[in-house]
Amino acid sequence: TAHVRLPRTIAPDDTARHAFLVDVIDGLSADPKRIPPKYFYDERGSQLFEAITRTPEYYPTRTETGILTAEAGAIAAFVPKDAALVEFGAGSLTKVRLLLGAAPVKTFVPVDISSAFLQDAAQRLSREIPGLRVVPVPADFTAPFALPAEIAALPKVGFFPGSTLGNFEPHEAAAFLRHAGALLGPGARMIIGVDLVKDPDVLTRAYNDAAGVTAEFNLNLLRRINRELGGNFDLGAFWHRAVYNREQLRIEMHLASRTRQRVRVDGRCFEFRRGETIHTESSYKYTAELFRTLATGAGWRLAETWTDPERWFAVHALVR
Ligand code: AVJ
Repeated sequence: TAHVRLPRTIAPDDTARHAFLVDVIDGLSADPKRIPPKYFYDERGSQLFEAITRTPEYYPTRTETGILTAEAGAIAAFVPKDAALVEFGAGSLTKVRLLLGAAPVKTFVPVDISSAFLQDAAQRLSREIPGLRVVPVPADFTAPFALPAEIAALPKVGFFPGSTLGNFEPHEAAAFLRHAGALLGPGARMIIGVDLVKDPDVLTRAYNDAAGVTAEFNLNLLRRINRELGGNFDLGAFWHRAVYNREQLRIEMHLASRTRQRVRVDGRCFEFRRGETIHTESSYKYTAELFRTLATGAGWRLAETWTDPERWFAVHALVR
């Protein structure tokens, strides 16, 4: 009998699952073990992150929001008339509302990997601000992507809040800034929120909240691997560890194995020594001077920096 080969289109979900699987297999095969932090953000992970931002210890979100509110006028003055604002990793769009309320933005281009969430948030925003054109781009901003043709002629301003830049290794952060500059084009500007170097106790507390929300957020990565990649991680056999690395100026989050154990993911087996960790996130902190050096090396000029009275967080304005 004849076999009929049906054409099979690869659904975006399959592609995303495959990328996740490859990164997890690669990372668990490496020594030391690691998994990229972008995989924290499934639905539950995104909710847990929102919950982290409401803990008393996690100062970055409320400090940055305070700066964006207090300096709205000065930041708005940095945005050219009729500009297109491109937000990298837009998420829930709460911070950009502070900017859109004050700046003469005509077109808003939120770029985010989670397309369902993005469409929803974009629709709500365009209903809220009449006259604002919202053009969502569903894309992973850590990989190359194109801007919509309709904003080609407009002056462009990038927006990258939340110290997400801190999740990149410094060489990746430089590459990201360089690529963002090329994408936004000559004369582009960029508004970028970056966490500052500070008292290690304040930093350590921010990633070890007393209610254990950050621990839950970290461990949720294993739950996601179990569900989406057929893993058999025992969540009770790992613990959350967040430490400040003073040489590298970064908070490191790890998941540490309580015992010597074996874990399976998608049919493959991984061994853990007692105490061995999976490095799940680095959150780099930058002094204003270190950030200037980084941005300058990536083809930008640092035009202005806004900060809070305690100098815990910085919002920088860059010009190409
Ligand atoms: C969203 C990447 C900025 O590094 O502070 C919060 C993520 N991780 N608590 C950060 C996070 C643990 C957060 N960023």
